[in-house]
Amino acid sequence: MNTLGSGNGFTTNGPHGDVEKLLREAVPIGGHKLPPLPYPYDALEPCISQETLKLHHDKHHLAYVNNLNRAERELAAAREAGDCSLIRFWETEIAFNGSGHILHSIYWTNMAPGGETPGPFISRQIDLAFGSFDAFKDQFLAASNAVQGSGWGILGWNPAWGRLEILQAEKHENLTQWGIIPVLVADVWEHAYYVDYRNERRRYLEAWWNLINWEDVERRLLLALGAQVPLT
Ligand code: MN3
Repeated sequence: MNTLGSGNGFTTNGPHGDVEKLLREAVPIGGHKLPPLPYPYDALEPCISQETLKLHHDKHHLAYVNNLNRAERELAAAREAGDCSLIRFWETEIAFNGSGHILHSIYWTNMAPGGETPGPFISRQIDLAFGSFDAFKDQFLAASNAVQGSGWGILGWNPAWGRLEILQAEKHENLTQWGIIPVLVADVWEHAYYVDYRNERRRYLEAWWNLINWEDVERRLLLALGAQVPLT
């Protein structure tokens, strides 16, 4: 059965892939789960302490997952009741907590004990977008360090431009370009570094740089290339 209907260009095994499989594999409403850390709590020491990593993953990230699930269930109840009186509150909640859940999930896999070296494809894309790897590093660290308040430094693939872009995120969801797919993210909320570095965000970022798992960044970039946001 083609549940998306006919005449819209979708077929169950057409150019968009197996639609039935996509429908089966979708995250259920209110069914998001905290992904496990891909390494032990002490694996990133001395750059990131066990205390910071445990609090960050088990408390902060879990709260985003729980609050996202709650917001999705509340929205489902609102649809059922035909009551949109709190719509602005719950839409704000799914934007904030959904973005927090996505960015933290990427952040964990973006790091590895001892780090990795950049692969050939990400290196060429970085040269194209920023001129050189050193220029990219300077811009990425400066952008991350200069986030106003709590937020993120983000390297993302922009399918509309067909190249990488560096963005800041305030909180988790402000200042994006629509369509951007994050491939490398630096958490600069104080909870990410305050236990280990106090107010020295730049010193945390310099240490964090040596943890970057470039194999994961390359993997994420290759996966992102299939996305399309046509402008015509
Ligand atoms: Mn965080």
